Amino acid sequence: MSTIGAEQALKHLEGWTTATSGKAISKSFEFKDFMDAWSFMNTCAMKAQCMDHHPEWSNVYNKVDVTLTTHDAGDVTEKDLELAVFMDVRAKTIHY
Ligand code: H2B
Repeated sequence: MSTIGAEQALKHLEGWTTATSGKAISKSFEFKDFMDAWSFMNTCAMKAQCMDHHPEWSNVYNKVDVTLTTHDAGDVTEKDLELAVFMDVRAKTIHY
């Protein structure tokens, strides 16, 4: 997998920031309620499993905090960018 780094990934994304000293990217998603947040997590979990690439995330009611990095590479790779884009598209279809 090719490492692209956080700065390069952020050029293609909106609302994401660097995390973990530039070795990861993060975003906080906010939804109408818990069911919308859970629906988002469900869809993203399926995508993550298909990709064999898993997010670090936490949920409190209507919020989902996500951090993406590639553990095997110790940096941000194209897989993180692909998952981030997927999450953004999915969140847009749910956002109120
Ligand atoms: N997810 C993430 N985010 N980074 C990885 O390096 C990673 C993963 N590696 N999911 C995968 C699983 C690896 O451990 C398995 C064995 O393919």
